[in-house]
Amino acid sequence: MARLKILTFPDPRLKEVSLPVEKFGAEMELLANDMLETMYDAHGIGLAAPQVGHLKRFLVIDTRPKDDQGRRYKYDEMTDLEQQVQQPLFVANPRIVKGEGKQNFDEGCLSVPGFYETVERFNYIELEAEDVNGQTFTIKTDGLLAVCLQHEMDHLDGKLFIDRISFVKSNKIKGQIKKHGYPTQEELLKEKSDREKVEA
Ligand code: QAP
Ligand code: CO
Repeated sequence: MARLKILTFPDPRLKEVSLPVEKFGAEMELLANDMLETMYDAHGIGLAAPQVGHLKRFLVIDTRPKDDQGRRYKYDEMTDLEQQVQQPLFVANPRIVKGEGKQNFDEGCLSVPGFYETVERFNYIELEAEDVNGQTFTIKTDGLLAVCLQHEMDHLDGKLFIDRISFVKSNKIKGQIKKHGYPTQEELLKEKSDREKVEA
């Protein structure tokens, strides 16, 4: 397995529309495993292929909440529908066949590290997709998993969460990135511990 470089906004590749996966099997499995390692290493819950420079309609997801030591999954914090979906998920060529209701979630993105904003998404989705071997499967889910699937699917069409918020808010984030760049690893860790103090 290998860790891949995650592209960050404003890399122009993040604005491209990705192409359908047509070749399945060993090659896709390799990319899937590399993406999963890259995502776990960055403490992410979802990663789309274009974020690592592969303009393919493919994504990996693991939204299972972990305990403070990161040892155990807290399945009791997932909805019934989320618990019924096997994770980690490898998803090729996803298409939403049904979307119902609305939910608001404070989203972040590994391609926009250190920035968060509330985004409105479907509360419940049904989607069809292929696995790494080209077998079609369906997912019916809600909660964080539904949010994450919709966020990652946006990447396949060249969209970021900052394209789904008000101009005032997205211009503020884009302006800050253009002026000051991204926070360093140290600053991100400090922000994280400050957030946890507020929550506690
Ligand atoms: C998309 O995002 C998502 O800024 C996945 O410093 C986000 O994995 C879907 C991350 C929220 C649903 C809800 C972001 C890690 C990870 C950061 C991620 C950071 C470290 C983001
Ligand atoms: Co993202």
